[in-house]
Amino acid sequence: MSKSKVDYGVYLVTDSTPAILGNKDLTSVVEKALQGGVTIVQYRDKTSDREAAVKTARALHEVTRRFGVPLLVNDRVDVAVEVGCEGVHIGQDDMAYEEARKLLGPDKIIGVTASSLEEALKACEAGADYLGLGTVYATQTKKDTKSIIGTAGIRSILLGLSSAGHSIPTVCIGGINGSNAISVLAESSAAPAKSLDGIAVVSAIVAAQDPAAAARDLLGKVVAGRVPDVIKAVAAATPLSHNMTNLVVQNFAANVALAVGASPIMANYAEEAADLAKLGGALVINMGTVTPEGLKNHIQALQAYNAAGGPVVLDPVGAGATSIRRNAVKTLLSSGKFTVIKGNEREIQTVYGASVTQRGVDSSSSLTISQRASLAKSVARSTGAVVVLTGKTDVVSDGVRTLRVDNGHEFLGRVTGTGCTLGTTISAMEAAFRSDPLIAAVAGMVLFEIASERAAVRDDVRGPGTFVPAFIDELSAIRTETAKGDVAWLARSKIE
Ligand code: 3NM
Ligand code: MG
Repeated sequence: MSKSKVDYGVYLVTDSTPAILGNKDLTSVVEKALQGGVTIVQYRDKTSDREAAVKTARALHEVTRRFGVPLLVNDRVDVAVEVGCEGVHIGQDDMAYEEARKLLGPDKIIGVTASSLEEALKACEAGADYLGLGTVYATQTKKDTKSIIGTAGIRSILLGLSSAGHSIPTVCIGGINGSNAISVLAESSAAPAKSLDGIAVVSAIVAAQDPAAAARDLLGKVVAGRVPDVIKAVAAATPLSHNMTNLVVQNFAANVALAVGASPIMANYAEEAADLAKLGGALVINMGTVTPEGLKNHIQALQAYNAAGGPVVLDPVGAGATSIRRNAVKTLLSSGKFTVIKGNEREIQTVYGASVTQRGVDSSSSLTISQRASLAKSVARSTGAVVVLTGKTDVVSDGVRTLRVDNGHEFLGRVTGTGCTLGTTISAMEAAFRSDPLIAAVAGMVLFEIASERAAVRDDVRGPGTFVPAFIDELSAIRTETAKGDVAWLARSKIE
C-alpha cells in the first residue's frame, strides 16, 4: 500500500464506548462501513489496556486489509508497531512526530491533528503525511476538544498552507455527518487553496443503525463535494468537445456543449482528428448512425486522440440492435482506449460481450440495481474505461469505485438525443479535469440531471417540447452559479 495512493475521502475514526457503539461489534461495524465505501480507518481507543487494544487492532487490520484500505491507530504508536498496520494518528498532546517517525520508519503513515495554521505548518514541516483539521463543530463524541474553528477556520488553514506552498492531504473532523458534509466541503474550500481531501467522522458511521448505508451516503457527499471543481475547470478552460455524432443530435449536442462551458466542433471527417486532438479537448464517438465509412473515421480519430493523450468518450448507441453494431463495438474496443463508455443497460451489456438482442435504440431495463452495478464494474475492469450506465438510477464505475446517481427527470426520456448530449457533457468534464476521470464523469452526470430537474419544474415548461430550451438554460445557469461559488444546487444531488 503506497502512501501516495491513499484515498482520504471517507475517513472513519472508531469509538468503542457504549454511548456511540451501542451493543454492536466494532469489527463488524468497520466491515460494513468498508462495504459502504470508507476509504481509510483509524482505530481510536483511549481506554482499553494494551493487550485488548492489540487484539482489536489485529482484528480490524484483518478486515481493512481485505478491502485494501489502510488502518491507522490513534495515539498508541506501540500498538501500531506491534500490529504492523499502516500507521498512526497523533494529536497535539500525544507523542511527538519525530519520535513516532523513529519508531515507525519512513514508510508508515503519520497523520497529525491541527487546530490552527501554526500547528498545521509545524506538522507539515516535520514531515506529516496528512493533517486532521478541527474541531469543525462541537460534538458529543469528544467533549474535551480545544477549539471549535468552524468551516471558516478550516478555510483559513487551507489558505495558509497553500500560501506556504504545501499541498499536504487534509481531512476535517468534528460533528460532520451526511446532512452537513456537502456544505462543510463547499464552505471550507477557497481557491487557489487545495480543497479538503476528505471528511473524518465517528458517530455518523459508528452510531448509525446501518453503517454501510451511512458510509455510502458520505462517499456520495464527498464525491459531490468535488463536482464544483470539475465545473469550474471547464469554465476556466473552455475545452474543445469534438463530436463525431449522429445526424439526429448534431445541433442539440453543440448547444449543450456551449451551455456547459465547452467549445463544440462537430467534425466527422477523421483526417481532421490529428490536428483537433492537439487542441487539448476530448472526442465523443457516437455510433448512432453507423456506416462503414463512419466506422473507419471513428477508428482513425480514436487512435489520433489516443496518440495525443486526449480523453475519448464512447457512446455505443443501439449497440445490441444489429449484428453490424455489435461488430462495430468490438472493432472499436480493439482499436484503441476509451476514457469513458456511456450507455444504457443493453448497450453496456453488448459492450460486455453478452449476446443480447435489442429492439431499436430505446432503453429498457431488466437487471436489478446491484446487477447493474456489477455489470458496470466488470466492464470498467475489462476495458479500463470509466463506465456510465444510464437509467432511472445511473451507475458510474471505474472498476474500483462504483457510485449510484439518482437524479434526473422523466422528460430526459421523452426527447431525443439526451443520452448523446450527456456524452458530450461528460467529454467536456473529462477534457478539463484529467486527474480523476470517475469524478469528472460523475460531475457531468450530476450537472446534466440536476439541470433537467430544475427545468422540468419551471412554470414555462409544459412538456417535452418546452423542456429542451429550459434544460439548456438551466445547464448554463448552473455553470454560471458554480463559477461564482454558489453551489446551493448541489444539495439536490443524490449520489451514493
Ligand atoms: N477528534 P464525530 S473531534 C476524534 O477535533 C475527534 O481533533 C476531534 O466525532 C478533533 O464525528 C473528534 O462523532 C470526534 O463528531 C469527532
Ligand atoms: Mg489524540
